[in-house]
Amino acid sequence: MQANFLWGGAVAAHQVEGGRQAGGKGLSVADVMTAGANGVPRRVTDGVIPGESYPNHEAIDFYHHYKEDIALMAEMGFKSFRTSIAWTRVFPNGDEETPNEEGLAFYDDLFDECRKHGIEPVVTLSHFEMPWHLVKTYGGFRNRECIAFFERFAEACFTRYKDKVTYWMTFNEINNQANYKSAHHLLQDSGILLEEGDDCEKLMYQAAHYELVASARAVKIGHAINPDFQIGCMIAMCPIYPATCKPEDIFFSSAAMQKRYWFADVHVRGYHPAYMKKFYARKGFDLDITEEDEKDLLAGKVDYLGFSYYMSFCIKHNEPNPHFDYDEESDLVRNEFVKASDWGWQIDPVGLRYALNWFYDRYQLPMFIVENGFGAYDKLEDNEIHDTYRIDYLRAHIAEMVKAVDEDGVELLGYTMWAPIDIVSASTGEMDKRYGLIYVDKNNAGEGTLERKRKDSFHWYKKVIATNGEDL
Ligand code: P53
Repeated sequence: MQANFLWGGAVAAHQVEGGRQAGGKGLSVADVMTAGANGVPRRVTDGVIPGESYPNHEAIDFYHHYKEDIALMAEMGFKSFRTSIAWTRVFPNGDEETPNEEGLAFYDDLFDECRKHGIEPVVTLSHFEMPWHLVKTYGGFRNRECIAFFERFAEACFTRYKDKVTYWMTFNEINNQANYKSAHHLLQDSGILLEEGDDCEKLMYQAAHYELVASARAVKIGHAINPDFQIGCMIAMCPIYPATCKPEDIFFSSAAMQKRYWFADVHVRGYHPAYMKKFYARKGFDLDITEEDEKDLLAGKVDYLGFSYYMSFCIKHNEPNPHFDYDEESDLVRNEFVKASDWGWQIDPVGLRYALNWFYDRYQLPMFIVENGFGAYDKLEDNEIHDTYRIDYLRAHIAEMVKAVDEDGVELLGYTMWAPIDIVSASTGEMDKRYGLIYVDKNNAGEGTLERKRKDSFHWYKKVIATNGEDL
């Protein structure tokens, strides 16, 4: 690996910070999601309802513990730390004219703290944290007006942190909503609450287009503020393998990859690919895509491709499906060659090498693995956590990443594992789906002292960074 490789870890504001109302923060979509459980989805309430349990309101109270937490990351030798800026700290409702100074000041302190330890902040603007007010009043990204609100937010952040942050990303995992039947993903990605009579598929394509335009405009604004900015996109990469070598399965896997990754085509190339234009026409989706939008997309291509990698998928062609349309809810099958986590996420280290090669073949753009990690139940034994399963997962994935760089020649800026510290799960709201190298004393019921504790994986990752990935 190159000497300046950005080893580190990643979190998102809503999953760590807490401080729900601190410094004038407004309500975000994450603040109205209740605690789910393994296999039990989170519910969305209409505002904050007394008596309900909202794990993100306190999270791990990073808002008050960040100095201690950054110091622990520095102890592991982190070169980079990825987090997001909670949109609602800066614009509590989302449609204000001017940003909230207290919110901006918090991130000044956080980024200064990183820099003090020689840690490069890597910052996502929108990570499942849309202001709830924009959802309720404007319909989220079903409404074109949200483009301008996002631009204002991006501009405020770029201006304020222009000398503190170089690496940015616009929308986290913008393509989770490729699973357009999932109300959870539509809300997290687009701030959309489904209503009676909605065509969720068409709605998703329209919202995604608006977000892609918002992202492109932000890229242009950012480059004008500081030409040295590196502004990337962020894609959830789960390669979709064919279940067999039956030609229909092979083609279906390729068509499914198009439907999950066309978002990256637009971010990187600056236009909707031909296969998507044909698809919109066939479906009769008369999308609101203006000439101005097309110009904006071309003018705001990303500098690098950030992506998360946790698992791979597998697909089988079901008759009748003459157009090979992809439905993530029904078309995926289990892959008998890989094991899965306790949450059913299929563990596939080679898939990471495959993903790096697939993206690089397609775009020849520098990449950044901005999430990769293992959610698992941890056990305290004599006050220690021997998380060999997490070390095994990370070791196997890092080994494949190193091969992709050293043997295959892909360009990779860095690797921020998910997550350096235990946090609230995005999909289930659990604390006990733990990713951390640092344990946090807090359980699903919200009980615990919030004390931080180094796990075995902490010492292991420290060694990996110190040897630049040589000693796994
Ligand atoms: P949790 C689905 C598939 C891959 C990654 O997820 C995903 C999701 C949606 O949950 O999300 C990302 O916490 C996301 C993070 C999230 C992390 O993966 O559900 O960017 O916010 O915490 C892990 O186990």
